[in-house]
Amino acid sequence: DERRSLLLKFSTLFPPPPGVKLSYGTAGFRADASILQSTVYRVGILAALRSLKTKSVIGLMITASHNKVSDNGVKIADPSGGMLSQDWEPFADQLANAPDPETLVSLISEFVKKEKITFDRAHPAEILLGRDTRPSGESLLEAAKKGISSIVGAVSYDMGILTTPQMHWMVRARNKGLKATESEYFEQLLSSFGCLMDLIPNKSNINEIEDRLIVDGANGVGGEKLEVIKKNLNGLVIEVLNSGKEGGVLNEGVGADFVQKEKVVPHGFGSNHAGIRCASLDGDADRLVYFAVPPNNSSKIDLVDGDKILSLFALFIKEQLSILEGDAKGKNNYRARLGAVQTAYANGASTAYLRSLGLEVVLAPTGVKYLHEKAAQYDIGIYFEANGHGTILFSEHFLCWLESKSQELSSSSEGSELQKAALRLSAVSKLINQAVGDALSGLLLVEAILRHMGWSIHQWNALYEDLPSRQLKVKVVDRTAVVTANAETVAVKPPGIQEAINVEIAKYPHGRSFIRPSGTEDVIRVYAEASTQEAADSLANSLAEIVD
Ligand code: NG1
Ligand code: ZN
Repeated sequence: DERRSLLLKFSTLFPPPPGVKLSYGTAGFRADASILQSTVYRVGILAALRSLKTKSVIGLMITASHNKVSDNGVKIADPSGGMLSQDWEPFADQLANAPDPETLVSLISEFVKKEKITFDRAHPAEILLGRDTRPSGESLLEAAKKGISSIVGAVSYDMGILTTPQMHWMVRARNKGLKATESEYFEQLLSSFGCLMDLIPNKSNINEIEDRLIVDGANGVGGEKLEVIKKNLNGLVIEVLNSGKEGGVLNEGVGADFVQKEKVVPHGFGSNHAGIRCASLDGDADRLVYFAVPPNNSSKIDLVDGDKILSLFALFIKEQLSILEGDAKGKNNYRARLGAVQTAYANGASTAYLRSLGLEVVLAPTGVKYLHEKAAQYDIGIYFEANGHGTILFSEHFLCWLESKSQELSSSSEGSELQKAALRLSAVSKLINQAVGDALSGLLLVEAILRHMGWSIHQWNALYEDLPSRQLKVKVVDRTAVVTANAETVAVKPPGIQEAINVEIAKYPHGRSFIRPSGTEDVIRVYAEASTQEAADSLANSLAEIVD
């Protein structure tokens, strides 16, 4: 019929590269951009089917985040703005790896039957398209459009060059029936940031702290977006380096991934930045880390990673919740459940710090979708990977309560500390991206909280001291030989390996170490923590030898 012949016709234009097998991992499909045409075409089809199935707007984002500029990738944003539902991942793999158009078309028709997907001309598939600044993005976007038009009636809207979190935000907003253009996104960030700044308790604190922030844009999309909003940020002066306009290469010696892993200054930064607060975004601006350049001309930095951002957020939110819980005369009081979600990569000192604040802390496997899922179980759930990807989720139930509490307070205690605490929490829920980790909104929240506390980056960094740690990767033939359990903290396969690891860990005071297969590279990652850097290095090396 019409649908089948359209699919066949377009599919023949996108033959898959022979011998390549891709898998829809924690970050969608990622590979060298030169082999991705057929994959992106097929993800276009997938997005259209997903839209029909969910009767909602779906997002398709072309990015390879912090990876090198010659790589690219593609992933789907589900109706909630989150990652593609995990039960569709096997179908994504089958589509991507179908050897020829006939196989592809029969896979699709089987799947359409199994999922009971219906084609209704009144409700066509709708897909928002976005891409990062990679040069390969333009032609891959065309492939995605072709994939979408292979499904009869499906429509796509090209939203242009976006950060990954902007795409997720837009999909979420569209499905809530809200306007979802970039200017609405910026408007929401600016107004909630302004609101937090207006609520700063002791304005004289602000003068004590440096109002300048130097941002390393990784030569990607984030710097460009910051340039657009920075003139509207009262009380914060942003200077963007590595904006991509000075000729630097995306993610090369720059960006959050580089800064967090290497712990050295990114390109363009030096001793002239000593004493100034600095931040680093990754290539698609969903990761954020802060750092300070020491005054001694060394290239080493003081890193303030995702764990410390989580700790700062937790401290601030806890403070506001405690104010509200202290409402002795309140009619409508509620004890909110505040939780933190980390991965095994979280520095042990951060976990101990969070627990000392009285927070529930749980571990999830690496990959934002796992953290997000766990954080969504709290009234307020904060999740961060050490690498700087994370956000704060507010439950609908909590937001409803907050709304009614705010109304109660606006009649009974206008201008009180109680009312301010409620307004701050509400502003945070609007500033911080509810769909996915977002470096731009995270950065604005960090800046507002530092001013609230009257803290320099050094005071923030002194919340706790990181245990020395080391990350290594070992190239292996088959990374699936390692299977882990308990949020990746123990290796259950190959047999005996965990016992060998335990013997090594026992040799080091405060030793903690684990191995896991990467979801994005053909490597086994090794992480080790111990009381000294030498010990952490040596523990990591001995695990690497066990793996090899
Ligand atoms: P893998 O390759 O599975 O370790 C890396 C990061 C993840 C996440 C994904 C997706 C580390 C140790 N791992 O995953 O946190 O960001 O890439 O981009 O940083
Ligand atoms: Zn990223």
